[in-house]
Amino acid sequence: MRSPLPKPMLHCGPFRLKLSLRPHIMGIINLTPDSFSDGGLIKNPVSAFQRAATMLKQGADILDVGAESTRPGALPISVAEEKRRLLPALKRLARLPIPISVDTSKPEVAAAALEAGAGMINDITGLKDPAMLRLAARRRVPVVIMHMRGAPRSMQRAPRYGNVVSKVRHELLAAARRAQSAGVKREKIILDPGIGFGKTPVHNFLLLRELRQLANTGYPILVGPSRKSFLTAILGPLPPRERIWGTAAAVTLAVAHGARIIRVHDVSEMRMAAQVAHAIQHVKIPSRRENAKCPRK
Ligand code: HH2
Repeated sequence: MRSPLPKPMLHCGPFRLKLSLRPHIMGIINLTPDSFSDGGLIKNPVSAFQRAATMLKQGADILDVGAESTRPGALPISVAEEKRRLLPALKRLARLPIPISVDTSKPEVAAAALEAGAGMINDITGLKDPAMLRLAARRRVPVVIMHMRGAPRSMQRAPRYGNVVSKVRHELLAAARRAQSAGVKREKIILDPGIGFGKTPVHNFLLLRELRQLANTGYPILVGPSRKSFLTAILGPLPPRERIWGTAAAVTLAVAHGARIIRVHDVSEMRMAAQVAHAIQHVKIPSRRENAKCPRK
């Protein structure tokens, strides 16, 4: 008989994150010149540190640091270039009292980032590279297995699924099983439906609406809807930085449907949205006496 999944508690280096208590906010630090919403904003390790310190103050629980854009159509960069962009900043960020996740699909980059102080791997290719699997197993760090169809360069060319929710669920579970067979512990695995990665707006809406079907796998679920272009299918052609309210709606729904980690650019705003969604969902029915003490509107 399979053992029940443990209560989600993430061990990231010296940090412990109790994912079952409340939704956790992962702040995005892009060290890229070409990210879709904030490329070129962080120019050096000092400004990366300032951005990270601000996010920490705003209530981030994890920082996700990436040096290669994965926006639709993005071209891959070399290992050397990714390390050059990433490591000086990451070494500084590792001084902050917050777990650092490295957003990469290259095992050489992930290994160097773990040496420099990262405590978690976020791999948009879902640990496809066997060397990444071996690294994750050996270093015993939490890993985000994200769902993607194809590669960033081509993923938005007419993506097709039968039933997108059951397909993504099935493929994520297969990736989780592969990781466990390679020695990654079950309690280290986080699953992510990969909003915007080889999906039409309708696919993304369905995945958010039916997120419970992923949450009921027992693995903690991470969702990254932040400022993404699927929101413009409803809101019209807004630039990414004006998609904050749309993002808040997606975050609220994701939390209500069981997401444990929310990956966002706007930490302060999304922490509030996530907190309120979580509080409403877990409200305790007050006793009569407590009711009498209730403040009026
Ligand atoms: N989205 C992006 C990058 N990494 N990782 C996970 N696990 N889930 C996501 O949804 C996800 C991700 C894309 O967002 P961003 O980093 O802001 O853009 P870019 O890839 O252009 O740097």
